[in-house]
Amino acid sequence: NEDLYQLEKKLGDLLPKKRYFHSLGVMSTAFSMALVFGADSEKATIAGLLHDCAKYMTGEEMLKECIANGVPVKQVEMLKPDLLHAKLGAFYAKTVYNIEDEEILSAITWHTTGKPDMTVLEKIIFVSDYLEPNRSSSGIPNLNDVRKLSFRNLDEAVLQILGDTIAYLTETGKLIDETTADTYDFYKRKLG
Ligand code: DGI
Ligand code: FE
Ligand code: FE
Ligand code: FE
Repeated sequence: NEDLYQLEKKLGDLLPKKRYFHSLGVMSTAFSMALVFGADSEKATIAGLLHDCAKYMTGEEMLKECIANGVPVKQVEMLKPDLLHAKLGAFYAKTVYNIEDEEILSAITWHTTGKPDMTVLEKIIFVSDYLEPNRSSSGIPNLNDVRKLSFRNLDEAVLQILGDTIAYLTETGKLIDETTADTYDFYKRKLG
């Protein structure tokens, strides 16, 4: 796939090496999950590859980039500007990598916090980001359980990831984006 190769080359020139390998891991995990769950595997591939395409600058720089380009910034994102790499990534996917597809751009936008009632593609990127093979199971509690669960029940995997992420943010005293909390509540209610 020649187009994909061009995207990979461009991304590899911009991202730090580790972040680039992570992106390749998310790409192939998302591709496989799309085959399992009946999503568009080409869209999953591109969204997985590009989901962190803004993650090569500091939070301060992301904040400046968002303001300079009219990307709206919420209060929690002023305080935790690293969160901005998701929506700034969608902006770059469109403007730097010429991705027009709204489903791909939305999956990139929501890959960090999730959002209530996600599309299958959005859930696939959210989950693949968390469990791709370069993530180390020593640093992330329940990672092996989530990995086993993910290809059997996507919603359950989303809920488990959100629960573990919120527990981690709470333990470390970090601010929780209301979208992360709303997403958890949505899937908690949905799965009863
Ligand atoms: O960019 P990645 O590291 O591949 O993964 P990501 O975009 O899912 O970001 C993961 C980090 O984001 C992780 O340290 C937890 C953090 N995060 C997720 N939801 C929230 C959050 N951080 C804050 N402050 N608030 C949130 O709601
Ligand atoms: Fe990310
Ligand atoms: Fe994530
Ligand atoms: Fe990521």
